[in-house]
Amino acid sequence: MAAAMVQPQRASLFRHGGCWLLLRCLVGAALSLAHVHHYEFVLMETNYTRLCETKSILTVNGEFPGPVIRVHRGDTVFVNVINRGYYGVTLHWHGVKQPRNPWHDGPEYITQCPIAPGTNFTYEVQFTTEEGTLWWHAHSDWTRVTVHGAIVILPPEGTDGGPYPFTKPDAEEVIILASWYKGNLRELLAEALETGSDTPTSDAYTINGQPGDFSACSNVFNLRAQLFTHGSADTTYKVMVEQGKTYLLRIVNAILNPLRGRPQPNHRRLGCLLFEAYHIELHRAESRADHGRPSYSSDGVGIVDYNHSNVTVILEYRGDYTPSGSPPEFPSSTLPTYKENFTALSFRERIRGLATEDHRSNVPREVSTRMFVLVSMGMLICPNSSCRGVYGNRMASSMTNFSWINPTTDILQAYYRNISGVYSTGFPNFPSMYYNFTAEDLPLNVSVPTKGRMVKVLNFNESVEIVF
Ligand SMILES: [Cu+2]
Repeated sequence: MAAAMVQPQRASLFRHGGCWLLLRCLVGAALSLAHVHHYEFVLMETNYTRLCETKSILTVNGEFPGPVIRVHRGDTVFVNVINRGYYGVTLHWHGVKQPRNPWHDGPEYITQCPIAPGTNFTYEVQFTTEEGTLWWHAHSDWTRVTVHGAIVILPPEGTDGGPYPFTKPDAEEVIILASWYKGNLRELLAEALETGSDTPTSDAYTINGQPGDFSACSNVFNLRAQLFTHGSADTTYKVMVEQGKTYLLRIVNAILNPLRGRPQPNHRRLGCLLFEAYHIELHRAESRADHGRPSYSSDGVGIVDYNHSNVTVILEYRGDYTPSGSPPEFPSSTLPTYKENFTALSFRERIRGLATEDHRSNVPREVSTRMFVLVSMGMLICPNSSCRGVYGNRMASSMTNFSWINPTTDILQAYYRNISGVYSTGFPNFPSMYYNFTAEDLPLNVSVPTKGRMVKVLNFNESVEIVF
């Protein structure tokens, strides 16, 4: 299904007007050709077949993953979100700073209430300093499992050289890693909330929507046969490449819970692997940890269980290359195992910002507020151990031992209109006590969070250091 995307139109500096000095306008136009783009995102239920089973998922315009937003630095995008689904949803523009544009940031109950079914909301997304690869995703419960897509931000148009912080690649490819659950996402989450248990693990990972040829009904080498026998489009994602060319892979990790990676450094088939959000400071690239789940283990209760399956993608050479008749061998002997933390660490350590004069990483040298935030998975006590979390209690994630409860008025509106009773401003800068935060078994007084809506109020433009 085609993405309902309207051609970008030139944001005329003249039309937006106030041109009191012609020369100044001409200079401004030559330096930066900021564009305005319009997208239409229709939220709808769509049938998808994966792992040999068909189910309905919430999508944007029927696509999984959703449409790519493609802009230049400095552009503005209007995304009209039309909700034709059955429940309220918001969208969030992950990593887009949007200074002084908080109403369009999207986290549900923080900057807006859900966009109700049968209604629409137009987001204005302002790209100011960002460049590289970011992503957008739904920001309501688990809706982001299927409602997400990449944001590609090219260097600004019209600047001399329009520079990348590296040699301009010959071509590029968006690679989106995601999770696939066989069950109905709303039912799975509702059950976990009802019983207080940990949330279920996914059944497969996908690359650009495909679970790859280790999954059932996904063997690419029988693809044609399968299309006939199963009538299914379930397969392995394929990237066509040419020998000797350099490709920019824009990798987005949209996997729901685990933050895992099995890098295969120096694989001879991947001559050059360039990383996402390439000069966006590392702390921004790492900001996805806000969706992560802290490690927690207690008496061998497998709380940090996660899906151990592999997902594959095929790079296929164009031209004279003749694919061999047999499937490529999976390099299990050269891949690190799940617990090789040192390999993972040394891989991560090699990821560096590519700061240049055109792509600066301005780290604040002076900090006005320092915070130490404790992110943890605790429990709320259930009478007679009647829940399905640890020790029969209810699992509850928290920040500095405050566990969030959704309000009925969004926090930003309550702040703007001075509505009392929606939130309290006492979120502490530091935990009330220090202990071994990563100990195996923590005493009850630090593992039972307080429920509430604690907010930290900061002044605009403050430099805040947060240690998580
Ligand atoms: Cu996000």
